[in-house]
Amino acid sequence: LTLENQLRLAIDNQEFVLHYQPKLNLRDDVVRGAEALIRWRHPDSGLMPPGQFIPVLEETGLIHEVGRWAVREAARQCLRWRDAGLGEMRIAVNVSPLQLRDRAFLSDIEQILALDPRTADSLELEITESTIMSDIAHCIESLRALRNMGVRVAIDDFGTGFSSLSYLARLPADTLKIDRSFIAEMDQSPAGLAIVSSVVTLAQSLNLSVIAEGVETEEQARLLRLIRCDELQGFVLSEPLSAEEFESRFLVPG
Ligand code: G
Ligand code: G
Ligand code: NA
Ligand code: MN
Repeated sequence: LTLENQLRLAIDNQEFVLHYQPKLNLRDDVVRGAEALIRWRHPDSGLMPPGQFIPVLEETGLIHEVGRWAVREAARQCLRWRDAGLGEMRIAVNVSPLQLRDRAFLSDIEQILALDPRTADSLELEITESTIMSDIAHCIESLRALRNMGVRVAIDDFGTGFSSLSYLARLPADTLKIDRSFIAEMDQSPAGLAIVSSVVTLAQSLNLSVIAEGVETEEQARLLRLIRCDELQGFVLSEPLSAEEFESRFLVPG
């Protein structure tokens, strides 16, 4: 069986699951968000990370169906947690460049939002800076449409996609996610810290919220608080967890 055919079977057999990595708000130390990361429960190989199959989903066009499922599942999970009185979370879902380029993508999102009036407040879509830079005009239009539907937009892997400052000011987005390569440098040298600090200041002056990804050490977390970064995500807090683990570790009835 080719990987493509295995993936078709995986869709039919509902073998995909979402794991959730918490995002910590640094103003009040509360987890109010998570990034959904897809996994494949492979019948023989166990839990497969997305790096091993997302490229094949993209080459085969299956990414549209699986990506749509991921958004719907993240929204459903978020509402389940709300209904259970576990607080108001927002779950971020990654969007592949192929999805964003697809004409049907916006109407897919619209249909998912129509399932429940609370869905828009439960969702964020993460789009990488390099995706945006590969097709700026179209992306600006799509991001604007998404935000008009009430969905938040985050610019992922920021700093690696070479957007110019003039474009950044024009992007319809809510959040900048500073790429983890910069976070890894911030406790290594004054220059590393200066770069992250400047991005935080830049984001805030453009009215964007700012999150550091790939935070691995307490020292990085301390510095992020010092420079008033809004949120952090990374192994220092938690790796991505199954819904059950996420719920028991980070959600409290209240
Ligand atoms: O193998 P690793 O876990 O590092 O791979 C993460 C990559 O997979 C990231 O680039 C992330 O954006 C992508 N990814 C994870 N979940 C999803 C998803 O639900 N949809 C899409 N389109 N990409 C995803
Ligand atoms: O930005 P992107 O969507 O590619 O990021 C998601 C990926 O980053 C996932 O594969 C996740 O497991 C990984 N990741 C999350 N936190 C950390 C961390 O603290 N350090 C490293 N090296 N990787 C992380
Ligand atoms: Na992401
Ligand atoms: Mn990222």
